[in-house]
Amino acid sequence: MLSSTLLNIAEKVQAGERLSFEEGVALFETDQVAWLGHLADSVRRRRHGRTTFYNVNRHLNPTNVCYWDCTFCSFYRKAGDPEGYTYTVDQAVAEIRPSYEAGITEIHIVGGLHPTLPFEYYLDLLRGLKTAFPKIHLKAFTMVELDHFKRITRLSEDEVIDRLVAAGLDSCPGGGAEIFAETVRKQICKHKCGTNRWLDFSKRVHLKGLRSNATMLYGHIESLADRVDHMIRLRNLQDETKGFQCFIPLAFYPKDTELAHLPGPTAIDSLKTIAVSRLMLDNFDHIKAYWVMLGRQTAQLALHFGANDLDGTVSGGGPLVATYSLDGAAQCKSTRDDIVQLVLDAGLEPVERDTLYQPIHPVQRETEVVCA
Ligand code: V47
Repeated sequence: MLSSTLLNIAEKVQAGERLSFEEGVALFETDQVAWLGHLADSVRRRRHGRTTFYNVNRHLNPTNVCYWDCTFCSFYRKAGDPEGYTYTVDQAVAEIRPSYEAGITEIHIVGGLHPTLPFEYYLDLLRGLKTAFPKIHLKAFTMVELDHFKRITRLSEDEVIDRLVAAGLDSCPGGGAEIFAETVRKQICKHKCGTNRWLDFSKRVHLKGLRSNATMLYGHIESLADRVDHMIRLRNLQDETKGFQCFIPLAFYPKDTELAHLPGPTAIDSLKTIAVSRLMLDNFDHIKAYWVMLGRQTAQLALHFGANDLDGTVSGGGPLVATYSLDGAAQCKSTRDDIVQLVLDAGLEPVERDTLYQPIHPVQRETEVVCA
């Protein structure tokens, strides 16, 4: 039996009305999971029908050396650690080449905040990749990295963005948002760029005409109210700029982190989070079920809980992808056929997209993609 609050929410959703903070929390608190999924699915189908996007992409993590110490992160290494690495531009190009030849359309680039690499390194990296692979979309650097570039160069935000664009930047990924609630941020990433800086940099990126994504790291020490608060802060900025392409809830993966004592989110929690985000983020076109962190099976179910995008093949993995792969490092890449089959088996229609969500038609492809 649904409460009057939930019945009222369903009516608002069907009428296309915006949900409040309290309503978002009520959605998280309900145990009517099938009802919640159905409601989110109705919004997903109204917007996208059976269309389910994926792309053929590759992650590149130019360095794992980082001077901060986020408690949820097992990827970073301190400078001098024997497991630390930093690619030269030539190494990065060589690393990408096989995926390029296999037909990727996007390189997703994020890395640690290296204590000594100059801004010029990152510009050279973009230039080197753009020269070697001119048609590939470079989705590079989170708002945390842009903030780092601003601090090491003392340039303005706009100058940082302009120089990156001149070197080949096409759009930005959504990482580093974690959880916006300041009390939680203080505990899990106290040194990292703050909430307002993250949001402000996103705004400036959007005002420059670039698109970016937004993530939320959930399933650690945050409350359900913190998750709804996070979504509403993004929704407010999206009202202003319309620059976010998609929202990606990232399921916390505790292994080898300082928070390894935590269990991480359950599948039900992940499905509810996808559904609530679809319902709260009425001005976001796309909700992404990032299969690497959710695991393939939960990601597939998420397509019936409001998600309409699976991210990409992430071919060749990359160390960060391997670190957080729920299905195990060996399973952190999929062929195009794997993803297509996952969507078909969910009774939905797979559509390959480019980074900006334009469908890629098979005739546009010069080669068949085999990305394993
Ligand atoms: O910024 C760090 C998160 C992010 C853990 O924009 C963790 O299309 C889970 O941002 N467990 C990187 N998550 C990944 C990311 C992303 C992924 C896919 C698509 C897009 C996009 C962006 O991963 C980091 C951080 O927020 N993260 N540690 C962890 N233990």
